[in-house]
Amino acid sequence: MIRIGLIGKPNAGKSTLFTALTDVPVDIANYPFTTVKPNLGMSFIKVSCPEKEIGKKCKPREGTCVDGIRHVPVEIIDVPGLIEGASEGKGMGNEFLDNLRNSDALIHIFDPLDSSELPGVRDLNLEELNNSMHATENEIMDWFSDRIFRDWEKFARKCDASGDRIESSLYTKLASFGLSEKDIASVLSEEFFPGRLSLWDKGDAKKFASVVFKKIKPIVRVANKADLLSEDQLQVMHDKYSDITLVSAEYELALTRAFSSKIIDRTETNFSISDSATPKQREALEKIRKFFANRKVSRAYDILEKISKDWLHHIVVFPVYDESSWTDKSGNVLPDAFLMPLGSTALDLAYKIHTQIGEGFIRAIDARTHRVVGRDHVLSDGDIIRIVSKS
Ligand SMILES: Nc1nc2c(ncn2[C@@H]2O[C@H](COP(=O)(O)OP(=O)(O)OP(=O)(O)O)[C@@H](O)[C@H]2O)c(=O)[nH]1
Ligand SMILES: [Mg+2]
Repeated sequence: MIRIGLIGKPNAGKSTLFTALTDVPVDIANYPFTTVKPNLGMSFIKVSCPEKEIGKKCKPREGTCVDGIRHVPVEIIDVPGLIEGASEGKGMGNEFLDNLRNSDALIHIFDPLDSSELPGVRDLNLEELNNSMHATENEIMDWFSDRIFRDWEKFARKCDASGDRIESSLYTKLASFGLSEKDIASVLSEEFFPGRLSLWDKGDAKKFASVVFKKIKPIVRVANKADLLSEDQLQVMHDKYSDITLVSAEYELALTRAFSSKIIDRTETNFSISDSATPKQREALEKIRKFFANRKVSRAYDILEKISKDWLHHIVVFPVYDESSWTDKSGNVLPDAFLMPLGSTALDLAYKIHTQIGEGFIRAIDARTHRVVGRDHVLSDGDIIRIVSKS
């Protein structure tokens, strides 16, 4: 399952976004360091379900499917606010970042109007904003490079003496960060690193950390509290930072709550408002609808989809047991939807279902075309695949 961590300065709106995405109520307040312990919750990525093609309703083992849109579960982690100097113990320090070790991507949330250090100044100051964004991301790099460099000397000496390849030595050291040996090899090929681990210094560890976050654990920037920005400020953010997504966690949360209490019938902006809504509620909901109609702002779920598709390059694959009825052994239609990295093969899918299915792999069958394919067959987005295995 994909794991996504929320990071950012105190008060940026991490917990608000977390609750909007997961429906898990946590502490939200207008003062720094409200969150003192990490929160864990489930959200989902929306993908198109092929149930219509077979003309039968699917029965997901995990998540749900609404109107042909499959909700594939993803894990979201909310952590305390991070400030400059956290690696030296400032604020809440950065030990809590260990909870994000094996996340696949991080969402960096910030309040674009809060970047000024001057109290009371709520203007968009792009220079301050840039500095502030870099400072937060630097803390992440420091945390990760500190973890890499911890007990380095002894480790490096032992690895160099063993004659093992650098990537396999680093793999053992960094296993809990969810990096594969292949990932590490690709990071090492990206920049120059000393050929012997005992020659690495702290700068090399930091460079390694930065390439890991660029290549394997992307940090996706999200500007929150867009509801407080003027149209001109929204335009500036949109023009200057094409890679930054503008959202409003507060409005997202309002819609999640209105949906939970049945005041609206869906959280998509084409929601209908129930007759039981008070005039005040109706007015607030229409304001939110209008806000989200602005093409410069995005919906929170779009961030998750973007991470899966554009940053992690994941595809969705539906494994089935029976290639004719698209069911599992018990007759459930399209029971699973797996998010897998682009380039995954039929054998990778077999292993993802179960190690034994992978080990006993015989062949795979494309359930749409009924074509038999081999272990190295590269899967495509939306594939429905049967794995034939000895076990
Ligand atoms: N206007 C507006 N306010 C927001 C938005 N998101 C969060 N807030 C407010 O900002 C304050 C901080 O929100 P939190 O979600 O607690 O922030 P946090 O990043 O989790 O803060 P820490 O746990 O202290 O690090 C609260 O008063 C929220 O109501 C938003 O999109 N718009
Ligand atoms: Mg919080």
